[in-house]
Amino acid sequence: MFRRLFVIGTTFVILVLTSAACTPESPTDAAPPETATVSEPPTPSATPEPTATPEPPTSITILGLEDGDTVTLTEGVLGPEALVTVEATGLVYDDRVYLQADGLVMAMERNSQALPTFTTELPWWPWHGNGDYELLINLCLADFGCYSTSERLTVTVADFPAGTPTIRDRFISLYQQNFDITLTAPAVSRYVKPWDDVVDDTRWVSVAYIGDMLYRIDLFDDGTTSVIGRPLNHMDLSGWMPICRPTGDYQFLVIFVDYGNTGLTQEDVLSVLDMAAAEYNQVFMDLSVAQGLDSPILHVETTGAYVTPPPQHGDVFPGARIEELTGYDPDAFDIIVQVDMDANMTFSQTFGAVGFGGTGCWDTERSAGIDIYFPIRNREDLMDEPLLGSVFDHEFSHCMGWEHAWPNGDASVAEQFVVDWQHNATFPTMLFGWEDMDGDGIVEILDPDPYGMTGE
Ligand SMILES: [Ca+2]
Ligand SMILES: [Ca+2]
Repeated sequence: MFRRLFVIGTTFVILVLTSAACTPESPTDAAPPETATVSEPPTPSATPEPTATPEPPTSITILGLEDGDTVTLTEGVLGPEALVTVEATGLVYDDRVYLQADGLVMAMERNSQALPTFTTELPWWPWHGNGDYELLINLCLADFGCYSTSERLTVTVADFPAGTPTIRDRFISLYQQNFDITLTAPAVSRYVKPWDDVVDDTRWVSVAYIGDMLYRIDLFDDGTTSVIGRPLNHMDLSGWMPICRPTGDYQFLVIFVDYGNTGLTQEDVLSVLDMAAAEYNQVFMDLSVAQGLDSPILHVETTGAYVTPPPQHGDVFPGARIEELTGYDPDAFDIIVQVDMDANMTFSQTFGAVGFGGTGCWDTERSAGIDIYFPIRNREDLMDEPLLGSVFDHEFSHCMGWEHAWPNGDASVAEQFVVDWQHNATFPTMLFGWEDMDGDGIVEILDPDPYGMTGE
């Protein structure tokens, strides 16, 4: 778990190197933006493996608030908000305390001064108006993962001012104003920046996959917004390259390019590819079954290709060369992956990171060619993160629209930060529409009127 948490931090930092061109506000009047997002270095040896479940701190308590209390609201930048005071003992340096309200993370503070008794005041927003809210404190240990504590209490919001928009109301209005769509039950989530040097700021995030478009709205704590529409499974005039709707059956062409310095064979990589695809298909099946479905919402098929020696040192293939080099027509595939078998990570050194992913499901001839890139340095890499954790998880999620500031899982602290490659660390089930938000029993990605959409 810790390894992934560490790696996520690295990822955020690296992202800025190529995502600066993704100017969300002006996709139409600019050159097609660079949609690829670079990823984390495969440095498993740099971080320790957790060996045992840590002991919880001696105590963690919400002060001055009892189960059943009615909370006092104050007016903040985003409207009415409340405060919770938490006191914890037994924390060590950089242990973090998260506050969650009705399933969404609200705020985090870290014990950055290693105080023996750590007291902090955390804000939260009654994001759906008057009613009961379950408050939960989660603890994330600096040298391990996160878990819920026993502090879970229900409080009541009774004096949310009539006529004042809730956070959810704001998103409903923003979808209406920016995209002319009426969603009565939008997905609402909140992302809290985990480290000071992370690029992405804390924000509320809502996304909607509707037809062949992905709509995304960010609402920042200073009240500003960022709004984007991106084409799904087709090329349009927006300037954005296509990404895949997170449902369907997608064909991957995975091209292994052997630099001859890893000690791995063609048979090694192709057999692990099959295993990795099978594992991820099982994850997709399990997540679908958890929603009451008996067939998977998403499924991948892989075709492996092997090229050696590399005809282009330190580069990826342009689309035009893929068929020549592999014998496969790239336009017959939804996602093209290049995995360099290269102990020196030659290509990664040309762009200052390790891997990238961010496009897919083209309905036109590919101008670029590669949707996901990742290197494998040795047998340890092959059996560990690059295929399972990066290609099929992190990078494929980017190819379906996921960004680092999208909360994973159901947007709870537990599902965002309790991380395990085999259980799809970067799969944002709520934001990919793999949950039923409007209460009709159909997950939104399969729902004919998603997010309680009304009207046209
Ligand atoms: Ca639904
Ligand atoms: Ca519906």
